[in-house]
Amino acid sequence: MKKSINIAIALVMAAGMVSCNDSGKQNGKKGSQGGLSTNAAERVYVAPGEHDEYYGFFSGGYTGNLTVYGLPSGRMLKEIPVFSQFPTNGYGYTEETTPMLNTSFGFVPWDDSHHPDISQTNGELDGRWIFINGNNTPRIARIGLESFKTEEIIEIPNSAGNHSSSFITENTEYVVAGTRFSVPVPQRDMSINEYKGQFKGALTFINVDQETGRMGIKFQLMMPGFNYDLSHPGRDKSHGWFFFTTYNTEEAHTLLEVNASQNDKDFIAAVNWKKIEEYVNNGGGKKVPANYAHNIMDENTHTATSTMIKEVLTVDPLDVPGAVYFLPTPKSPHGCDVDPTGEYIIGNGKLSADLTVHSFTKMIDAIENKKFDGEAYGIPILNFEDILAGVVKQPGLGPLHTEFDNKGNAYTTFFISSEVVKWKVGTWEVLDRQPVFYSVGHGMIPGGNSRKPFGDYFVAMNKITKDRYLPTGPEMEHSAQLFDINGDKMELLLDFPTHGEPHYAAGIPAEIVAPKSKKIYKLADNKHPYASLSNSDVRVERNGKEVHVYMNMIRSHFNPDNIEGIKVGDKVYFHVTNLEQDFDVPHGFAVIGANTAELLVMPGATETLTWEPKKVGVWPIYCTDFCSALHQEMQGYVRVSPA
Ligand code: CUK
Ligand code: CUA
Repeated sequence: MKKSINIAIALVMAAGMVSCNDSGKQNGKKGSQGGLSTNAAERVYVAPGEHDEYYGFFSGGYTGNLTVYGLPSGRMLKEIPVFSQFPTNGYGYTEETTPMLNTSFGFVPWDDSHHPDISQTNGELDGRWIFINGNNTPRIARIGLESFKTEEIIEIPNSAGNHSSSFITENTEYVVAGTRFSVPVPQRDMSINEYKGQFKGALTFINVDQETGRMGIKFQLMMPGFNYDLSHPGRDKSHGWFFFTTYNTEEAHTLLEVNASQNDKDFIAAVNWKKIEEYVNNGGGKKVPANYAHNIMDENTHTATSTMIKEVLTVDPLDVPGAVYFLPTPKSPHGCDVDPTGEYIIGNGKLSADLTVHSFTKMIDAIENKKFDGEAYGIPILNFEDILAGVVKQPGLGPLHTEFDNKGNAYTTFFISSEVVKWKVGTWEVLDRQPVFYSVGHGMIPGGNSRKPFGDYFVAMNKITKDRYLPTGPEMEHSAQLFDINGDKMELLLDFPTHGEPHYAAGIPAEIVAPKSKKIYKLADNKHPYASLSNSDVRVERNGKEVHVYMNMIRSHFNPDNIEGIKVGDKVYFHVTNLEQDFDVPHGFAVIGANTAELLVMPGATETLTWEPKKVGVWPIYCTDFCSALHQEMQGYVRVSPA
């Protein structure tokens, strides 16, 4: 059977066909806004001094970062640097943070981040950590929700295009990272033509220490050489399973837009990770050589260390009978979403007009009664009709992702027809649809991929912005749209621009996170080896061509503020400690001609900037953050003498 490629073409063309209103009437006054609420302004307005109800953590896509917005206001609260250098606070430039971006490829100061997911306990958001994937150089990061800082990054070996990541199990036992591309494992020089049957797709299960959050790869399941797109954990009754969409089960290696759209159905891979965990705990699996970075930010010194790990445990699915099955799913499923009860597994076939919903109960029954429809590479394929729970008939074109509310409804995004469709879980009946502007990717409901969604809002993350905001040249920021979903119909409340390409977001009530947010690093806890906690610690130390300047700062001076004894050709380390102990009084530090960045030093912390002076002279240093009425006085000089 052949897929109709008309839809494939429509998908490709969608960017040019969205119903952009060139007449400029999309200003909310002409009734052309779908379900725009009449009192939308009131409902998103957060008065000065008031706080939002929810935090929204939006992936930054090709910024490599994570951006925090308040909801419903859409106000941007913070950008958290994760996989990319960030001059704003020196992340990825300072001696303390550069090890965070170390990989087996060396220092990689950029990535493409797609899917944030908040840690859970019993399937409910607990607000301890948020995890996010780096697609390009496969990595998973953990961000602490007390510090709002990246605390750990682990590289994923044998993976390429770390896309079906980072989704977590009900008690944060595992963060799961699935490869998008299959590749030779181990990597080697071979003909690309020999892809079929030779390449492997690694699905990686990373365990998480419940006290510290520390990650470690438990095992990698080495799957057939398909593409693995997205994944979601089972929950409640299906806890213990993980579901991954696949595409390109044709195993094409060129012109995928045609060659990977031949099979009428691809698969959702159902993985019984509990079974594999037991197998591994009993000594199963094979240790193979690997080389990947594990980077940890020490909470006492605020200094990262990077360790290279030399092997990884791999598991062949055929060695664990009953651990992996394929659920046939029409037309290149993209998103793979499990409803809050854990019963329904939704495959969003992006070239399909229908939504296919599988039943977990039927899946178990089909497994027990061996209702198979062949196999692929020795992995049983379950019979489609035997596991089907229902079909949402023709809700729209190009379904991508589904989220859930707290009333038994699902919300699916449709990229091609640019809309969000609300439907009833169990009856598959379409209840409402609203246009979005334009071409939506993921949607997000706070808690919408957990056992307990909070509901209230749905945020559409749109790929194309066009006429929504004032033009800013050819390049526009992406657009998010906020809907109130408390009533029968979704009501549009707000458009707001988002930074980078927010693929996915995670929302959590502010009351869970805000009370834990750290306000100050205590000076007494500062164990940085180069800290100068008192004025008797400040000094300049030379060790060959390396010069260490121990400095501190407090409103409104540096100590020392006149530094001599530096020569052209030296490598100077400015170790700067902020002695303040007031919330939100950082000081900055910059020196002329540095090819790194500035420092932004939080009260109680120490950061290090390196400088290789090139020119003889007396050169200024200054504080970059306006910190008091005497901020402009917070300056000094460095004398650089000939080599
Ligand atoms: S993907 Cu971007 S719209 Cu990376 Cu979750 Cu579907
Ligand atoms: Cu310190 Cu400005």
